[in-house]
Amino acid sequence: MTAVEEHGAPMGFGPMHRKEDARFIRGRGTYIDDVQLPGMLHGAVLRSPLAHARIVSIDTRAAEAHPKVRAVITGQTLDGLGLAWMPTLSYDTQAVLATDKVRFQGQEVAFVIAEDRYAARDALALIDVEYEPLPAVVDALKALDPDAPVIRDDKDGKSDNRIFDWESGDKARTDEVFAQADVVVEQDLLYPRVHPAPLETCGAVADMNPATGKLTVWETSQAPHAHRTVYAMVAGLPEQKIRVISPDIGGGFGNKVPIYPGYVCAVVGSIVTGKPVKWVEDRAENLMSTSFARDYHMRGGIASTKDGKILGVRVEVIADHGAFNGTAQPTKFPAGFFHVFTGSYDLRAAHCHVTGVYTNKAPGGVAYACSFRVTEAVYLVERMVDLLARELDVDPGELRMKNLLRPEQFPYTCATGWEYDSGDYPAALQLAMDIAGYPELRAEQQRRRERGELMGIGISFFTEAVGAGPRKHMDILGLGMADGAEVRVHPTGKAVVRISVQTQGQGHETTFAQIVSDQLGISPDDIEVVHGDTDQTPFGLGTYGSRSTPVSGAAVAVAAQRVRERAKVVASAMLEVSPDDLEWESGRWFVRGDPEAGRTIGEIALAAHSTLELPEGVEGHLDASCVYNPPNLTFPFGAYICVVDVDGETGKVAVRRLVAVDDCGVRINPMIVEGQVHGGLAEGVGMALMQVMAFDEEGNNLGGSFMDYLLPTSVECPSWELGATVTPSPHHPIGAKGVGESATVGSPAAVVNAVLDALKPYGVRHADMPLTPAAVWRAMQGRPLRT
Ligand code: PCD
Repeated sequence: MTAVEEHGAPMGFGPMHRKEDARFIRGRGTYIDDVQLPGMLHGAVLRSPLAHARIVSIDTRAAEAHPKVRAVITGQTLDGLGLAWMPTLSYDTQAVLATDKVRFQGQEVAFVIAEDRYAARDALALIDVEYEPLPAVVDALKALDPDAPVIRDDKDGKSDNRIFDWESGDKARTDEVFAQADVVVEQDLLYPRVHPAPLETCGAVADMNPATGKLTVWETSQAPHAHRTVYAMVAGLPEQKIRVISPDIGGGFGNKVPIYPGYVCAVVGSIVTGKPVKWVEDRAENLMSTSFARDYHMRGGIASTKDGKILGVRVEVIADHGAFNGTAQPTKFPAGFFHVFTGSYDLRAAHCHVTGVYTNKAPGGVAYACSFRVTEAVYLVERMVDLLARELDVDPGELRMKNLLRPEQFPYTCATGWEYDSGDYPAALQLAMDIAGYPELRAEQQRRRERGELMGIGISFFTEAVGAGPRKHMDILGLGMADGAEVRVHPTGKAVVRISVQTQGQGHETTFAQIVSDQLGISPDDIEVVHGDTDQTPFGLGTYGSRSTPVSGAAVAVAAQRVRERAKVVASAMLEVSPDDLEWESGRWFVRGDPEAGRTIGEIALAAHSTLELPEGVEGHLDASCVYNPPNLTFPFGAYICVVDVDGETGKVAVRRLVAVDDCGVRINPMIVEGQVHGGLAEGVGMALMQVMAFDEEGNNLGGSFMDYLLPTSVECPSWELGATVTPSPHHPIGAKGVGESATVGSPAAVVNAVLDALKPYGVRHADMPLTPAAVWRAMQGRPLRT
C-alpha cells in the first residue's frame, strides 16, 4: 500500500494523489485539439524543403481555387500588415512567413486556411514556390569562417553569423590559476542538439470576434501572460482585448515557451476570415521546426593540485542557435545561467566565454528541462571532474567528496558570482553511495574486468540555479520575472487560488492547493487552483526553468499568510479579544492560554462575510494577493550514480541501475517530486544514449520522426532507486526549491561517466553523446583491451 492509500489526502504537505488525474485518466482533459468552436476553420503550414534558399516566387492561385480553401496567407500578406517578422524572446527577429529567403529546412512559407484539416493539407501541395538554392551553413564551428554564407542578411549591416559574445568569471585570474596548477586536463565536448518532444505537439485556436474586437487564443503555452503581452506589443492590439487560454497541456519541457509562427498565422487567419482558426502541428513539424535544445560545442579545462584539490574550471563555447535566436532567457544572460558551470566545488577561479552563432537549422534553442543552460553547465563540469579523476588515477567518488562545498560554506558565492543558498553536499553524495553500495560495486567491477566484462560506474553531482528570478537582475523582453497569486476563502470556508504559472503535467492543481492548505488548514480537496487563463489569473511569467515553486509557490504561500493575518483580525472581533492574544494552530485561531476559545478558518470565513462588526479599517471578506519578487534563485542539488553494462561485441549499453539522491529543500508533495525525478532520469538516459537531431551537409533534418529520433522506453530504463535529503532554502517562505528539471540536468553526466568508466580498459577517454551502440563500438575500435 502506498503512503497515500494508507493515510488519504494529507492536510498541507505530503504524498497526495494528483487532483487533475481524475480527468486525465478518464480521458476528460481538454487539450488544444479538443477545442471546437462553431464555424471553426483549419490551418496548415507550407514549409521549406531547403535549408537555405532565396524565394523567387510563390504562386498560390491553384490553392486558392480549391473548393474548400478560404484563404492563403504568405509572407507578402503579412508584410502588408507589418507582421511578416516577429520578435523572439531574445530580442532577435524571426520570420513568421518567409519573405526574402528561407533559412532552415521546415521554415514556414505559407499558411492555408480551409474548411477542414485534410483540405488545408491537400492544398499545400497546390502552392508553387520557386527557390534559388544557396549554400547552407550546418556546422556551427564553421559558421564564423570568413567565407561562410551570411544567413541573416535581413539584418541591417550583418556581415557574419555571430549572434553574441559573452563571458563570465575572471579570465586573467583563471589563466593564472591554470598556469600554476600541477595538473590541467582539457577536452572537447559536444552537448548534441536534442528536442523536448512532448507527447502533445504545439497548436493554437484563434478566435477574433469582429463585433467585440476581442481576440481569444487557446494555445499550447507555458507562459500565457507573457504571450498575451507580446501579442499586444507586436500586433498593436489593446492588451485587455486579448485573452490567452492554455488549457490542459500534454507536456511542455520548454517546447511551449516561445511564440511560434503557427500561432501568429492562426491569429491572422482568424482576422482575415472572421472565423475561428485552428492550427495543430504534426509530429514531424514539431521535431523539425518548433524548437530544439543544447547544441553546445565546448572546449573545457580543469586545473588541480597533484593531490586532487580542484582549483579552477574554464570553457570556450560555440553555441549553435539555428537561423533565428529564439532562445528564451533573461536579457542580461545571452547564454542563460551557463556560468553555474562552476558546479558544486570550491574553486579559486573560473571563466567561460560563449559565442552564439547562426546556422541554417531550426531556431532556438529552448531550455529543454533546463533552467537556461544549466544542463550544459552540469554536463561540462561533471565530465571534466571525471577526466581529472582519470588523469590523477583516483576514484571519481573520492575526488568529488574531497572537493565538494562543505555545509558551513553556505551561503556560498561561486567564482562567477552566484550565491548558492543552502546545501549539504557531502551528505547527499554519501547517501547515494550508501544506496548504491559503492565499495561493493567497485569490487564487483574489478572481478568483472578480470573476466573481460565491461561494467561501468558513473557519478554526477550537480547544483542547479532555478526560480528565475530577482527582478533587478532578470527579465524576458523587458518583463521582470515576478509572479502574482491571489487566494480567496469563500463564505463556507472553501478556497480558490489563482496563479500565473501554467502546469503542463507537473501537478500544480494539487501542489498549489497543498501550499494553501499548509498555511490555512483547509483540506487541499477544498481548494480550487485556477490557472492558464489570462482573464482569470494575475500576471506572471510562466512555467519553465523550474520556477513555479520557487516564485509562484512563494507568492501563494505569502498570499495565504496574508489571508491568515486577516483571519486573525476577524477572529479577534468574534472572540472580543485583542489580536495580540491569539495563537494559530493548523486551521484555527485561539486565545492564548484558553485553547477552547477559538474559531476555525471556516467559521472566520463565514463571519468575514456576515454582519459582524469589524474593527476600524478592516474590510470584510477573506482574501489576499501577493506579487513575489524572489530575493535569489534556489539551488537544488543532487548526487546520481549510474551502473551500466556494455556489450563489447555490439557496443550496446544497458543501464543496470540509476541511484538518484535529490535535495529540493522542503518537499510539498514527495510523490509528485519522485514522479518528476523519474521522468527526468528517463530523459537523461535518452539524451546520453540515443538522441540527437542530426542534419546532413545540405541542412536536411535527419530526425523528423520517432523512428529516427528515439525516446527512451521502459525497456531502456532500470527501476530507479531514489533517495532524498532536505536542506530548506533559507529565503523561500516554505523552504522549497525547484525540482522539475533536476534529474534531466543531473543524469546525462552520470550515464556518460558510467559508459566511459566501462570502456576504461580500452583507454577510451571521451566520446560524445549520444552513446549509441555505433558510437561506443567506434570508440573501442583499434584499441587493445588493457586489463
Ligand atoms: N514540487 C514539490 N516540492 C518541491 C518542488 C516542487 O512538491 N520542493 C512539485 C511542484 O509543486 C510541481 C512539481 O514538483 O508540481 C515541479 O515543480 P518545479 O520544480 O517548481 O517546476 P515547475 O516550474 O512547476 O515545472 C517546470 C518544470 C520544467 S521547466 C520542465 S522542462 C519539466 C518539469 O517541469 N516539464 C514537465 N516537469 C514536467 N513534468 C511534466 N509532467 N510535464 C512537463 O512538461 Mo522547462 O524550462 O520548460 O524546459
